[in-house]
Amino acid sequence: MKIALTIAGSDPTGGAGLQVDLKVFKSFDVYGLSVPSVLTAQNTDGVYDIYELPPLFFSQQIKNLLSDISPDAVKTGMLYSPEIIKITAQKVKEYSLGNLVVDPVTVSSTGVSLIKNDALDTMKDYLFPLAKVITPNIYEATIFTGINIDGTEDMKVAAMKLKDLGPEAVIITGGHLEEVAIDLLWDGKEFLALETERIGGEYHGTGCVFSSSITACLALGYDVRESFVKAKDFVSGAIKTAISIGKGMKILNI
Ligand code: PXL
Repeated sequence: MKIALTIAGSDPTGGAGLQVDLKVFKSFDVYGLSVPSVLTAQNTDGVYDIYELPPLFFSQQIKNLLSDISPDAVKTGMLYSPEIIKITAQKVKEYSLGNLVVDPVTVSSTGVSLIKNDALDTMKDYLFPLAKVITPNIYEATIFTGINIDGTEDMKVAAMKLKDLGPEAVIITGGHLEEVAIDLLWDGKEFLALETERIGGEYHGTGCVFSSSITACLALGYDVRESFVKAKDFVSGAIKTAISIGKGMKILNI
């Protein structure tokens, strides 16, 4: 059985973070490993507190896990601080981890910051160059490039600029043009834009589900393009059947 690892924050609702990543891995029949980077106190209404694990303990979790098990693909989600990002990058190198998907989580669907300000540059400098693919949404692509994205042409320019930071490929999610939702892949050779019907409303955890789907597909041996197509399909299906489990945002049906 193929194995995928998520290094991400804990979301007790199970709608985002490492909990949803594990569920996605299972949906693709991939065995899931998880290392929490931070814990959050949240419900479907929002994120109320963040507890950063002591860096040394975070590092011990990865060391003990990877000295025993070799995952076929790895995903990073909410890493939050420069220290946690640097340790993650160092472990990726130490254990020669391939198929690394970096989801540069910056803000929750309810607008709470999930990364410290001084960690943005660390993410760019330490982690992006090690990634097979990075999966920023439009907002994150704007933060990391300074480009104001309004339409597919801007997405292309931002994707090229992000690729120059070192990842093998870039997928920008969440573009929209009237009635369609557009996600865009740039692998340095060709663009691939995938369009789906735009579904109204806000859903918790969409970015996590997308990036963990890509990770599962890479673990299964698909290339980035194939993984992108399969992930988009999986996310669209899970959005269409989203469920309301609390008083706040809907959660994808996984
Ligand atoms: O969806 C981004 C995200 C990632 N990771 C954790 C989160 C959230 C959003 O709330 O809580 C742990």
